Amino acid sequence: MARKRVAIIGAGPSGLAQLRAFQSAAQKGAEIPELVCFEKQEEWGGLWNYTWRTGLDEYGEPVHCSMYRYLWSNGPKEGLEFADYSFEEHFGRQIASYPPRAVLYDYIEGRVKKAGVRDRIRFRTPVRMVTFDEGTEKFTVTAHDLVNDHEYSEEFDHVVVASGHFSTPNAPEFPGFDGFNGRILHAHDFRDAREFIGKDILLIGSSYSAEDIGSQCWKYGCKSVTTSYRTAPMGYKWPDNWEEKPLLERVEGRTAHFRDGSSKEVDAIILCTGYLHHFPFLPDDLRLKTANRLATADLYKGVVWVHNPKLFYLGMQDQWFTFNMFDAQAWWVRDVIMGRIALPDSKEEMLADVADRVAREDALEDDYACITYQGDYVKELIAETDYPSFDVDGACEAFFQWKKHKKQDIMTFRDNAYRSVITGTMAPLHHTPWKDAMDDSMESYLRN
Ligand code: FAD
Ligand code: NA7
Repeated sequence: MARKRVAIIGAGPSGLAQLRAFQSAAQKGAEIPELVCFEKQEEWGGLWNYTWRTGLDEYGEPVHCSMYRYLWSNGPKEGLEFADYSFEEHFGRQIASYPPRAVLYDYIEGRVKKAGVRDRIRFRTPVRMVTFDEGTEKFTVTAHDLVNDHEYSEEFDHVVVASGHFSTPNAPEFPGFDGFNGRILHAHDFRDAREFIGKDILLIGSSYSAEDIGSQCWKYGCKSVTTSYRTAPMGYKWPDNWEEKPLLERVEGRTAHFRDGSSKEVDAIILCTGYLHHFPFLPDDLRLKTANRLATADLYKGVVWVHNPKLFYLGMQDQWFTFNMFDAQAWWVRDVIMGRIALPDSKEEMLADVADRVAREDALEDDYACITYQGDYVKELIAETDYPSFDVDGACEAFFQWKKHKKQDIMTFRDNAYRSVITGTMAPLHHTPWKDAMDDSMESYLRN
């Protein structure tokens, strides 16, 4: 029988987890399917592959990167460590708990270099369309080789969508934007906080992007930060030049007017209003439509497209857990594809699983419960595969500590250290407090 062919769309942490999952089975002697990973960027790493570019790239493709200079991990690395490749294995020693982007990129890359999976990836090759033929039960994937400007199609037995969901901006408009005398941008296009030195900036949104981009701009010397919330303020103890206001109502010239009747002169507005699940390469019957939440719509076990269980999605959940959750998903999907895990016979059973996950998430009362919920999901998946078991409760505990440290002081939480749940080693404290560490290079971070 011909070997199955599997298409993986995206070589970010999720797609790379899928490649590593199959390679790990092959290493143990299993015969694995033929894998083709399509990646539109010229390097792997997904969002962690930083570029100065914004808008369209040199081929006219939308730039994927939403990360920025000086980005440090916004959660402790002890919550995301790969169970099959520890930080100590990669760096030769334990490192501090909130690595900058370049350090995490190096870590992500280290595992897949070791696994030797790069030759499965077709770089600079965005997928343009995926269709499914009910007769042959095969997918046709149409991709564009940008370097040779050549579009082609190939058939696959399975498709794994790992294209991420924090890249296409959700960009609402507010009255007066078209007359605003300053710069308006979405967080996706934010790159260097030094652009805003000495400026009064307004950030719309009250989640991670607002918190972290505001903190970056504060650290590098903006004049003031105003964040504007729709539902609830973030409520941290902010520095003196940072205030939280209700939602923006309109702008006139450079004046921003808020729902409580107050106003403020601002130089720039950054929309930290989140991202869209956006799959322009998928037809209606294969396209995931979901809110950014822990229990996604229409995905059995969070990964199987219930309307066509030969199609899988990785990493589509809102994320407390990241790299280790993508691993848990990738190992599980691998085992479905390899016939080691059987799916329910009926769509109804799979939909019931989704409904149960949604109901359980809806009943969660606070962030602590959400962390435990996602930790339980990771446990559930890894119990069913040979992914190395690890202390998921310990990882949850690192997140709980992180939440408390943020509450104590939002500008010093990154100065704390936690214990690895993979090697049991305590992380060292970083040599410089985050607010004074202006150089985010790997050399600087790893200096003792
Ligand atoms: P992505 O990293 O988005 O990778 C998707 C890949 O698919 C990309 O390489 C893209 O080029 C490719 N692709 C997309 N469309 C196509 C197509 N049509 N054809 C071919 N290839 C395609 N997580 C943490 O753990 N810690 C953090 O500190 C952290 N900070 C973050 C900060 C920001 C600003 C953002 C936006 C996210 C952050 N995250 C963080 C979460 C992040 O989502 C995950 O860490 C991780 O990058 C998700 O991996 P992924 O592979 O699912 O998606
Ligand atoms: P999130 O976490 O999805 O948050 C989006 C925020 O934007 C949230 O506060 C929303 O408010 C707000 N929002 C969304 N639409 C609007 C409109 N129309 N008006 C006002 N406010 C709005 O996205 P982030 O970019 O912060 O984080 C994404 C990832 O990047 C995250 O995983 C991090 O790791 C980095 P709401 O509370 O819904 O009222």
